[in-house]
Amino acid sequence: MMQGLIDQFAAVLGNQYVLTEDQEKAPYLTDWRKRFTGKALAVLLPKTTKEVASIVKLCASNNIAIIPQGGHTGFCGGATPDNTGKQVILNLKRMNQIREIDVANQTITLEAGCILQAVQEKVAAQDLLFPLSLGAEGSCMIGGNLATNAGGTNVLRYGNTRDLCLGLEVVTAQGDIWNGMKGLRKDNTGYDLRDLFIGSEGTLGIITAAVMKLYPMPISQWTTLVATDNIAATIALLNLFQKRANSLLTGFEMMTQESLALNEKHFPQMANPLKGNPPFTILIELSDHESEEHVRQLLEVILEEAFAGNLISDAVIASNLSQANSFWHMREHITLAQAQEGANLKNDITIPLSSLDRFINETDAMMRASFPGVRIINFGHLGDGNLHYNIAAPLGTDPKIFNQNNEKAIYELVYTQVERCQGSISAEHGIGQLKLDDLRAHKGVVAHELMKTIKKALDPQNILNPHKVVSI
Ligand code: FAD
Ligand code: 2HG
Ligand code: ZN
Repeated sequence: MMQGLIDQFAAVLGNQYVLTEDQEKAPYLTDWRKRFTGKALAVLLPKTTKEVASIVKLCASNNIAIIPQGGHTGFCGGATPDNTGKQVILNLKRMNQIREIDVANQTITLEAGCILQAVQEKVAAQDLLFPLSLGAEGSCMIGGNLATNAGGTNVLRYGNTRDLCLGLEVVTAQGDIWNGMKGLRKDNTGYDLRDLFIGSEGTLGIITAAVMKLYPMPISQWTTLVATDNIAATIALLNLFQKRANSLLTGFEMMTQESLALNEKHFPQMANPLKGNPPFTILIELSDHESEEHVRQLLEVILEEAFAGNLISDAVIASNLSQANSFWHMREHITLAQAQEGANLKNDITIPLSSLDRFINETDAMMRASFPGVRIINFGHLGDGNLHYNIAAPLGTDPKIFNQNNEKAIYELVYTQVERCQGSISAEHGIGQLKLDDLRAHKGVVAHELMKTIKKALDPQNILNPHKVVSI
């Protein structure tokens, strides 16, 4: 039966786009963190929305589960199949056409397999900005960004991927094509289907194309690193920038001493330019549409006020683009430094800004008391209240064994604290298979039941990414 089905896939896609040999399938079976590995009947590489629809119909009539996949950079194992070898991976990388850039409407219409960085570069050539930006932008894809509602470093000013999306094209679990490709900023016609599919991590439909917002490219960007002693001062600094710079503030990222020490261990060329390893290093970016002079002066005035108010103890303003890039590289390499160091426990959480100080002080103290020697690699998009509160094993211990023995207790500690502060256990990375049980435990019974009702209504056969996000 399986060979017959593979032949039918090949009849739709062409032989070379149905991968069945172990060697060809291998690159699609393990996630970026190497935390999840699965098996697949085949890896399917469609080129058109119609092909996707035909494949879904074939899978539905044969009761075969489909794992949608983009760049496979997600952190929660959402794009990795299970171990049965009966699921198929539907990787959308061949669907990488930009259908239209509409300058007057400030939108781009594009297919799900477009690589994020390629999109940024394409619109930049027309002096336009696609503001979604994250460390994986060289390999993650728009479909994956939409399916995970990715965040990144520009959320403070432009919002999450959800906020950047105006229209979607989706293949449903029945193999129908929903054309919701309107580039409208207002459309109150009943239930918002677009927002239902965004962030659903491939469990409700397969996103094949989208209409996304564009913005005018700023004339000038200024980037600075500043040192702060504590989170209370850091929040006061953020509020000062919000008050003085308002919408010109496009980045406000935090890195602790411990996370930058790990960075420097693995990437010595990325030493912190601030003197004396401050407790907190904050990367701030302002983007301006007036002039370079205007934004530089504004930055200097705000920094003077911050020094005068004892909010910061040191500051380095990037003097050119390459120095600004080096600040960003330092920030983005923390994830890579952690990967080099070995297995770690990721916590992608949001806390209301007014509770961040309490959360970090209390949780740090509890963590160090309960797990002596543990390294708290805490960094993130502080302007959004989003911490990557990652935990690394004490030096000299085997990270895999440490994680095995302590993972449950560490997550329980962090999530209890998150609940106490009315935060979220997943800020931007999603749920996938990693946090399936955590979602059930923390979403609230009514919300969780509603999510299951939606899943059952849209995918009653449970063939789209089963046992990810919610199990039915
Ligand atoms: P994949 O990993 O392939 O898939 C992710 C999920 O979406 C899976 O559940 C999959 O089934 C589903 N999916 C994929 N494509 C489709 C589709 N077309 N239709 C329906 N479902 C689909 N994330 C952030 O939010 N912010 C960050 O700052 C950030 N930084 C990162 C830095 C690094 C170095 C790395 C490795 C990852 C980072 N991520 C970040 C996580 C990741 O890059 C994002 O989640 C990204 O949006 C995933 O895109 P992808 O194409 O790789 O999706
Ligand atoms: C980032 O902000 C990413 O750099 C990765 O979301 C976070 O490594 C992490 O935990
Ligand atoms: Zn992040």
